[in-house]
Amino acid sequence: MKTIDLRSDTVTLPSHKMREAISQAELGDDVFEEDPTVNALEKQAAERFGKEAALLVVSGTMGNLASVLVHCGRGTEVILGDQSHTFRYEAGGIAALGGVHPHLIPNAADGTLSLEAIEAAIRPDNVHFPRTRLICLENTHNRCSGTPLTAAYTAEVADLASRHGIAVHLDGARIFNAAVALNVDVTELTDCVDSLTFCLSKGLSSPVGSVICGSKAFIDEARRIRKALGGGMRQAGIIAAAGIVALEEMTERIAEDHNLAARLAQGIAGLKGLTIDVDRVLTNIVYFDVESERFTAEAFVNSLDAQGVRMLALGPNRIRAVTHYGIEAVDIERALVVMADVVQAL
Ligand code: TLP
Repeated sequence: MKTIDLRSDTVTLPSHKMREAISQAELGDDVFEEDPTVNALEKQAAERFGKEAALLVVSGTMGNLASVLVHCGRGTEVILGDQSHTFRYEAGGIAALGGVHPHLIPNAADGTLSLEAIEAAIRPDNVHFPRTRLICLENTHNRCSGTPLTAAYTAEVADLASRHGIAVHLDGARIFNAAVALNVDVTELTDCVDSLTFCLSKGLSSPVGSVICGSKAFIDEARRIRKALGGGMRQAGIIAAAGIVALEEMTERIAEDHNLAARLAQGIAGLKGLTIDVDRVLTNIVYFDVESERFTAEAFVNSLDAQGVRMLALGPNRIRAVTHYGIEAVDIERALVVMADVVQAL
């Protein structure tokens, strides 16, 4: 029986069309900037986001790291949400490899950072303080229920940043999920940021890769940093070929993932022993809690696993399920049946 893997949209496998494109890709040495397929993907990505240039990188982590390193020198500071992926899940790379000091402020439940808190975190010019160089936003916000940040909010942050001469980088790992959920063109969410990273390998189902977009000068610098990080990939057209299919064909179907996430959330709301705020489920990420007196999140996901349904336990009570390409309506119905079984048995 098919395993229903809802741990992450990173588990997506390439479509048939992607495999075909990979097998037929024209290749060259991308460190010499001679891989025609990489060049085509980068051109297409830059155009899609209305930026001057783009750069294919190995992962979202590398995209955020290279971007922060371009914006910030050693000993300077970046303002980050305390729930941000860059702070929580990127192995401390910005500090370890870049000497960049993270200044954390709390994320609200919807993934935003309050403008007052950002303003208060910006350092005055004083020999005691690091210089503030950058504000990072995340859209959709992974740990904040996958909530999309609106264009209006992003513009307010960018305005504030520009008044202080600070740049804005957007971790847009799931930016197409945000655009679909808000029913806007993706450029509305990214026009006012200086740089952004988006992932080919999550909701867009490519096997590998993320893309950084920004000004030509920014991308030239990011290319050097990518090389220093060991990310010069030679015949990377193998990866880029799938990325082109992802950009051309996989962005619109994301609405299906959102509908299935909403259905999953609605089903969970009807199960005893589990609690969920269905109104917070706006994209493809579903968080819910188990009642701790009866069973832990870990026990719950282990029991699901034994019946072929996989989710992630992200705390003593907290569980995350993510819908994605390859998950169909029947899978969500089966997952709900298995969950109902497990809550009764535990
Ligand atoms: N997120 C992964 C895990 O690392 C938690 C997931 O399963 O959600 N930004 C955001 C907002 C992300 O969610 C992720 C991956 C990344 C960056 C990093 O991307 P990769 O995994 O390509 O380095």
